[in-house]
Amino acid sequence: MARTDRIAEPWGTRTPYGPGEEWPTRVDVHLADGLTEDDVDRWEQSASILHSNGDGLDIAVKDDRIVGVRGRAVDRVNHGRLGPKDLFGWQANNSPDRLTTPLIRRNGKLVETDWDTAMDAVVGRAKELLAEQGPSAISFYTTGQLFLEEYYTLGLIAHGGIGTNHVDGNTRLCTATAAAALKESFASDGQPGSYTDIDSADVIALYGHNMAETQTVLWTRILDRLAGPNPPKVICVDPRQTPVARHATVHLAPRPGTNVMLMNALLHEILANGWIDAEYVKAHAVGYDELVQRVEDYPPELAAEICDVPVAQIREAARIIGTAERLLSSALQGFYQANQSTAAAVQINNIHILRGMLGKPGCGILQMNGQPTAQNTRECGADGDLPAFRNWSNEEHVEDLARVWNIDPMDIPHYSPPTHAMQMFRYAEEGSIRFMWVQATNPAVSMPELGRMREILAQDRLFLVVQDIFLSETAQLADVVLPAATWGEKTGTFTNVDRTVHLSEKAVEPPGAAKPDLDIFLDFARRMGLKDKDGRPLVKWSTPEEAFEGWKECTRGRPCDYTGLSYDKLRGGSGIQWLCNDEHPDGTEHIYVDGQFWSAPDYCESYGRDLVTGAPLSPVEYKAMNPSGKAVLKAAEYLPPHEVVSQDYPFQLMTGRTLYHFHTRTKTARAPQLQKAAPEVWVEMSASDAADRGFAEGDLLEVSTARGRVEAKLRISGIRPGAIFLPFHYGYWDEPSGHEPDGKRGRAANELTITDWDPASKQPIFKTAAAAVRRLAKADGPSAAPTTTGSRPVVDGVPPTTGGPAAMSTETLSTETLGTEEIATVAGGAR
Ligand SMILES: Nc1nc2c(c(=O)[nH]1)N[C@H]1C(S)=C(S)[C@@H](COP(=O)(O)OP(=O)(O)OC[C@H]3O[C@@H](n4cnc5c(=O)[nH]c(N)nc54)[C@H](O)[C@@H]3O)O[C@H]1N2
Ligand SMILES: Nc1nc2c(c(=O)[nH]1)N[C@H]1C(S)=C(S)[C@@H](COP(=O)(O)OP(=O)(O)OC[C@H]3O[C@@H](n4cnc5c(=O)[nH]c(N)nc54)[C@H](O)[C@@H]3O)O[C@H]1N2
Ligand SMILES: [Mo]
Repeated sequence: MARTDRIAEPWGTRTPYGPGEEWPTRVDVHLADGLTEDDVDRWEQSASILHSNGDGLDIAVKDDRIVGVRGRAVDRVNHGRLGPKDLFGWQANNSPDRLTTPLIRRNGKLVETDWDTAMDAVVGRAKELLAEQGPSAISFYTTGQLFLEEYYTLGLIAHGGIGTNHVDGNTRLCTATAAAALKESFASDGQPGSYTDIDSADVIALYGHNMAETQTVLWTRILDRLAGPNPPKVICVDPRQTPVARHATVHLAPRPGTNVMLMNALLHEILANGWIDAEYVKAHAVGYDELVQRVEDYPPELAAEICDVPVAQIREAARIIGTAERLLSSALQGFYQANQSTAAAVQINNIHILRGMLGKPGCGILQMNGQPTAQNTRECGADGDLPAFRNWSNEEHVEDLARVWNIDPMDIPHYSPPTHAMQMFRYAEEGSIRFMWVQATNPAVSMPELGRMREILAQDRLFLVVQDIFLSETAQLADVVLPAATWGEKTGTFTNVDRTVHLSEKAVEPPGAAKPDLDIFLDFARRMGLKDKDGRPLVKWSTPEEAFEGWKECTRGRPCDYTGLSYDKLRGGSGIQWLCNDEHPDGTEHIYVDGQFWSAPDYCESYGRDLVTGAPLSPVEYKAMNPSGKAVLKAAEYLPPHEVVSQDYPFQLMTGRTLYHFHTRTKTARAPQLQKAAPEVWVEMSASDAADRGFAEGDLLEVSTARGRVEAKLRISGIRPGAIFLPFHYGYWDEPSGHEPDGKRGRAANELTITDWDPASKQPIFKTAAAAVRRLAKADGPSAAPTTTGSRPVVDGVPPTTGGPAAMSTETLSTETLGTEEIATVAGGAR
């Protein structure tokens, strides 16, 4: 057993392994100061929530309080490992800042109230607006951080009960492109890949995905392969020198916003060299000729110029990808939050279809999710889509859903595409949406163009309900605040990126009068008097497990078939990958085996869209293009970023994450180890750009765009010249308990970002804005950016990021290397 500072060493100790071998076990534990595992009263099964990886863990409980976490050795996802946010983030649950009672606005101020008063206000306003204007006045802006049971219930209430088309999640900012890219290529959502593909892949390509910081345990799996015999080659596409880039065989650092150009050049090379599986393509794909024709115009020389990447590097990357025997690819926000996001992500799918690298070990695509339960937002229809990957433009699918819900098909809005979040906020701005219920998301910090956002959310004519666990920046603008119970305080299931479903048990009581999100929805449905067509209650369950059983019926026969799962089956062992039914009782590691897809016209979730205009294809157009349900090779022309640099705004501004914080920091700023590792905002710039302007590490800079300004200290990092980077985690408050509601300090990256989105997925563009930079003050020391991550300094004299005694955590390695005492520990981890 080793004790490790997991702030200084986020990925912990290496356990090398070779291709085709089992990833060794390493059980990570962190407990509150001074406690050992013997002090713990009980362990409750759960999984991690501050990213999408779905690492199995047990919650330690002592005296009815959460006192720590331990990775689950038996879980297929993490084999016992945990990342820094998992090890330390649970402390936020115990924060004295938690909301413990509903709040209501009286004379301009939020004051404490009881549940009856708060819910009467919510239901009263909803009924008034329904009578006055109808369902189009009502909107729900949800999240990727609730549980499956909660989304399914919300989807039923919103679509089947209220009958509004205005339902979306912050998943629009997060995984909309993942879903859109899968729908374009395979006509259905659902991840083709499995994390076990890392165990046998010989090439792993990461596109705009800083996995080392954002899915730390998944990256640990790759690090362990890299440390073992016959390691895989790694391709990294990222304008910054991230930890992924530092481990890459080839690191392509393109100009932000040029992903489609680069992808087309890679495809050009792959096709020109015949590195394709012609038989597979002929048997299982449509669209080949158009793709060949399209990428002919994109030789590597052209991409080298537009992307500003050496041509030899593009050729080398294409050769490695083109000659891989088992290729695993992943993509995330560097691809998804750029312009042309769907077009870029689809080209990754194209590579796999062309090379026949789907549905077998080592050959996966991970169109990644970010949030822990974003997959369920999509599956359950809380993002506007219909539940269980039903097709909103297929009448039969709508009828089938109406059958499951026992309502009239006409009561389910499907007259036009679901309203996406960016449009919902536009409608609120224009005044047609007058009721917005925000759950578990903080748009006053996470949406683009915050000046505009604050104006929309603060309008008198908009009735704003915010359901959160803290008084977030958004909650401060609400008419009613509903205090929620969270992870560890409520029961539910959720599904990670590789379709693994985990059960998360209630470990402790929520603080004060806080209630599980599910109970809040159920209460709303009851008070609204929502009924099915026989006059019985529309929502037929009152517990999470009953909701799960309801969901199972909704998925029967659909791609995401959950009918073989149950709470009991998920208890005690590992998470299980859907599709799980009678035919596949142990779950499904690989979908799309033998070129079988879910894309038949009568079964598919989506007919696809035009990648440039975003217009949905009609059923007739789709049938003509893909009559027998094959994979779709979809070509795209390159279009330059919408906002280009100018003399006034010479830099390309990217925004994103650091390893130690989660989003708007409502949780991670309340975990002392994490907050200390990245205490304040910084801005990254290359050494050459800094030298040109005479800037030094730690100088206080003003970063501005046409939308606003932010102050941040300079970190001179390995970012490409011409680009700068701001983490988007820092909202308006300085300290966990000291809110600064006026927001005038200017440190939230989204003060600067633009209201603009990809035409197909509607995901906003957070990664390319034209920005100016000037110095406000000379340095009085280095910036506080972490040194272990993408913000690693390229100048000397910056003290390394460490966690000290408070960050020490235990690691217990695999049985082979252990004595009996440690084997007992591992077995304990397996329960
Ligand atoms: N530590 C931590 N982990 C998290 C989260 C968190 O907040 N903190 N959030 C979770 C969530 S919800 C999400 S969505 C994921 C996000 O996970 P990631 O997508 O990995 O994180 P980002 O930092 O948003 O962006 C990834 C990279 O995109 C690069 N990039 C920017 N512009 C471009 C471009 O034009 N082209 C290319 N190729 N790359 C570009 C940036 O340099 C950055 O390194 O992380 C999840 N995990
Ligand atoms: N500039 C820029 N902006 C971005 C991004 C970027 O890369 N750059 N990334 C985008 C992406 S990918 C994402 S996912 C979003 C994330 O943006 P947000 O969703 O706004 O960020 P969070 O801080 O995760 O907000 C979640 C809220 O839910 C609350 N909460 C936590 N658990 C529970 C619960 O169980 N119940 C309830 N009711 N509330 C709970 C938290 O206290 C918090 O206020 O940001 C997006 N915005
Ligand atoms: Mo996200």
